[in-house]
Amino acid sequence: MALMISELEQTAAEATARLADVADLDALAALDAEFLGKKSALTTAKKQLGGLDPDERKAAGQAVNEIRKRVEAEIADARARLTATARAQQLEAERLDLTELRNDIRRGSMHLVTQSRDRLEDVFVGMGFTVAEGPEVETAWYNFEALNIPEWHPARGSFDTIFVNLGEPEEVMLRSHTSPVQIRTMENTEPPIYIVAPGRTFRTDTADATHLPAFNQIEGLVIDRGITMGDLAGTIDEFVRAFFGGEVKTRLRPSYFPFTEPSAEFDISRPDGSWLELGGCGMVHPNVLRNCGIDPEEWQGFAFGFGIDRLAVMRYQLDDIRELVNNDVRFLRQF
Ligand code: FA5
Repeated sequence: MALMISELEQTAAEATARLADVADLDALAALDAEFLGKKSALTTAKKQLGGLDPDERKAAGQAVNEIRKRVEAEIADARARLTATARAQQLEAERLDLTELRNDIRRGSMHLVTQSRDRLEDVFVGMGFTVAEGPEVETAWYNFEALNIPEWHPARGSFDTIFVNLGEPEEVMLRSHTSPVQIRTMENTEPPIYIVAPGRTFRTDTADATHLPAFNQIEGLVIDRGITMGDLAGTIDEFVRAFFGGEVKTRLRPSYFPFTEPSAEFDISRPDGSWLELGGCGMVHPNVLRNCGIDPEEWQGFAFGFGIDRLAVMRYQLDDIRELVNNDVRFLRQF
């Protein structure tokens, strides 16, 4: 009996030594089977207890149990240690290297046209205007007729309109200017009216240094009592000062639009001294007011329409308007 216990103590000591070196969970499972499994010395000894005297059995049983518990505890410790190591190794192996991405993060920015449009809105809102919007696909009524451009009128040709194949021929189109928003606003709003309407416009124009087929305009419309051409000139001056600062010179040249009378075109000076046409403007034609149910005897107003892309070209001193749509990130990142 004493011999058996001392042999078990030796086995336990061997287990302690080998558990100290165990490399991984598989090796640990093998040790577990070897020292605690069915054919292990500890299990065999337990079976043999039955053949002992009752007195001896009790003492031997306690000794065998105590040794077994110790070995079990040591195996459990080893398992906890190896599990933690294995988990750490797995995490290390699965770690993603994000340093390359992190170094390359650049914040994007608003496109120049969007920046210009936002700034324009701010300037005009500061002057007491509100912002209106209209659809990009229009009917002939809004794009032309209500604006005093009947079907036979030669001015229709000057708008180089892109028609949509819908309804009667030349009845539905991509709007060729933002002036239809004037009509939509006057139809729905009682004067006095002070609005600006920025938005996309479309023409069959071929892209060159100053033209794009899809470009942006900002329309302005003021309807009130006693409005004169002086108010129009003052508003444009004020706007140019706010948008460009003091440097830029402006001039109005007589021009012709069917929806304004008198009409003018509005240029701003380039750094080289030449002039760039920015937009058209004028006093709203009485026919247009009547088309919208407004009495021209009581109400007068002015309207203007500027090219936003051309404003951006001027403000950021670009050589070519096409830079705005080439989407070259080396260009875009500068702003
Ligand atoms: C008009 O579109 C009138 N609706 C403007 C207006 C409104 C006059 C209210 C009177 C009262 P125009 O076709 O000239 O006018 O265009 C106005 C501006 O849009 C031009 O001066 C220019 O700045 C811009 N523009 C016109 N076509 C292009 C284009 N293809 N690419 C870029 N900008 C353009």
